Amino acid sequence: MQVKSRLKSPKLAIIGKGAIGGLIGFKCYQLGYDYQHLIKTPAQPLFKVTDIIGVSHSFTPNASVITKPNPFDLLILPVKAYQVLPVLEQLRHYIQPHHIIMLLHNGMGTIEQVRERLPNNPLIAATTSYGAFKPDANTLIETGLGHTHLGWLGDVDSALKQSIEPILSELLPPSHWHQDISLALWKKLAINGVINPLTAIHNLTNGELADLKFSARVSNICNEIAQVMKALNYPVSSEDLVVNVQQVITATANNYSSMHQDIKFKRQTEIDFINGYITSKAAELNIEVPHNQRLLEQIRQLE
Ligand code: KPL
Repeated sequence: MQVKSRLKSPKLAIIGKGAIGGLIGFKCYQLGYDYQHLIKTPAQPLFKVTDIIGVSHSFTPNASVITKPNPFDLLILPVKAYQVLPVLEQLRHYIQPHHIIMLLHNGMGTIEQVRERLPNNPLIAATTSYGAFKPDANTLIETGLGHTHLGWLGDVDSALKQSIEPILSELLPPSHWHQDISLALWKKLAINGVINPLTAIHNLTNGELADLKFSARVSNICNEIAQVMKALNYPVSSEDLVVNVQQVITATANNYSSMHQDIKFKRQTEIDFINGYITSKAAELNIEVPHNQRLLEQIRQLE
């Protein structure tokens, strides 16, 4: 009874108020969902969001301090891959086995980590191509509409799915639910595995990678990733991955990738979860991936 009524209007908790987290909070506010941002400091000034058609909205987002969250049913983690475990650790006294955990970040490798720590929680992995930019802490600009791919990991009660999926589908639409999300995560990994390190190493916008001088490198990196994916039985070709990368290069031509920004502002990058993940899977499968290995080393040197 208690579970049923809770599922009717699930309470969402969003970690932080980064670009994608801020955008999700804004959508929750617009759609009237019960949500809170879990943030480090209690101060909550007015948040100004400029949506994709250029309309400005000002509101004060619901927020709680992460060390004292209000009750929640679904915890969304739009954070860097390396922040996932520390955040879960910080919330360990509040996370119960029925809480749904949703991962939403670049790179792969955290699902295994979360499963080890929280073996029984319903878990969702998602990836989105929405674009948002925060020129300062309290301003958010929606820079691109995208697609969102989501999938449950493991068996989940159908009542739970029915209550959660419509809500998440509305946040960053169009949303595509997958029986097996891993192919979508690998395809996104391939995009990040090319664009992120190359833009960071050469100090370029995403669009500058369209220059012909990068085409051989893009192909070589994709070719290695496709070999690993094929060995894992994913139906993919190197050409498919190159086409996907080129589409993102064109669609986000004026953007700087997240890794470019991390290197520029001397922050930790997600390289271990991107090319690091690719090289470690390749090693398990005895596949040589020298181009990915080199990107990994170059970014580690820059960090
Ligand atoms: O996800 C991205 C990132 O910057 O991390 C891409 C797709 C490369 C867009 O910039």
